[in-house]
Amino acid sequence: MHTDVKHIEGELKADGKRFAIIISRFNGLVTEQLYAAAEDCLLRHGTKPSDITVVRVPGSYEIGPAAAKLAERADIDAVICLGAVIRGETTHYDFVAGEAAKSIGQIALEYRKPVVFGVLTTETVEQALNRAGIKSGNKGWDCAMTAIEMADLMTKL
Ligand code: INI
Repeated sequence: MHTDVKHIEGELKADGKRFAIIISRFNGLVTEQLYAAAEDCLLRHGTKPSDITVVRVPGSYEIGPAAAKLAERADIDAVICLGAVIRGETTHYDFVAGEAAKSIGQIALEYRKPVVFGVLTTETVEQALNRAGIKSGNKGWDCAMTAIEMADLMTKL
């Protein structure tokens, strides 16, 4: 690697940064576990409790509009979107999961702000619980780490 090449990356320092967490109430047994881990992660990395705003929406389909409102605010540095879309007997799953993913991606680009995708998409409740702190880590924690790193990176780019 050449020494003149410029390398830029975010650090895991959350002090002074302001975060919003959006939680879908649908499948709340799962999403409340994602929220608990996300908030814990932010606080352990130095975020002040008063710098965290928590917003609840009915389902993952409603995450997009709330994320857009929060992303446009100058006093929010990153938005963490938490939901759980669990495939049932119908095709409803595909529309809900697809819309959540599409809108979150669009908002991040439109506002040039980290809008982190923490919507679990699984076949079963068991798979969702496993990603919410049972067997496979916790997606809420992972998303908070991503938000911290990206919020720092955005100030450097
Ligand atoms: N919302 C979810 O967050 N997860 C789901 O698994 C889900 N399913 O399967 O229906 C779900 N539906 C509700 C949806 O997000 C909206 O709240 C509803 O359609 C009203 O717009």
